[in-house]
Amino acid sequence: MSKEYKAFIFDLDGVITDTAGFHFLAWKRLAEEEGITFTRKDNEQLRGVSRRKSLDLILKNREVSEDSIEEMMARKNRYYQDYIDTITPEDVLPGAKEILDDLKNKGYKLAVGSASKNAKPAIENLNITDMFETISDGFSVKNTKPAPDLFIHTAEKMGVEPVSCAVFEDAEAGIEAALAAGMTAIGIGPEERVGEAHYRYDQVKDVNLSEILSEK
Ligand code: B16
Ligand code: MG
Repeated sequence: MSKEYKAFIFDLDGVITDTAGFHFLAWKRLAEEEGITFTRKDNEQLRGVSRRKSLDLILKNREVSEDSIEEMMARKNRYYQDYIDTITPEDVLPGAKEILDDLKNKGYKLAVGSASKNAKPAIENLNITDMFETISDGFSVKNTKPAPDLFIHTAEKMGVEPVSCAVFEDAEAGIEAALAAGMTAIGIGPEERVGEAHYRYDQVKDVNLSEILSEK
């Protein structure tokens, strides 16, 4: 691939920190209260997916009123926020801080592009807010991943062309969104999940920045 990067966009959950476990516990508690079985395997489907779409996937074809849906989303979020409150700087995933520091020192712009409406408090608790030019979250755009809107919005806020951006993502929906935005996609996770990305590493600590930056 031949390109000159100007900015790097980081997904939050699964890339900078692992809040997927907290989402799982919060959805599991809600599902159990509603008499629905919910396993870690079911939770994999929800990676990078918005709160509303996640609930639709959990409820499957159950008939539920719009008011009940709103109430359940609020209840799940209360459970999730209790976990978010426990996040500390120790919860940055191994290797993530090093990548952020390295790219920042090299002069690239950095941003967060997360589907989560809780991204800002989580990043505050990780104590890395100052690293980012901009933080786009679940409030930033209407169409969530896999639509490219969130990443396009993030590039616009940084004043950078999408083609000069690369996105770190752990979700299939996020890789799809990055590719649809015309950005370089760097997948974190197994082939079957993020195999469509331009680069793929099993974990954040395996990311080889020289490989990505040298292919200009
Ligand atoms: P909230 P990301 C995503 O974050 C999570 O991966 C996904 O599981 C969650 O449902 C979504 O945020 C919405 O989160 O309920 O906090 O608004 O991976 O895009 O950083
Ligand atoms: Mg993610």
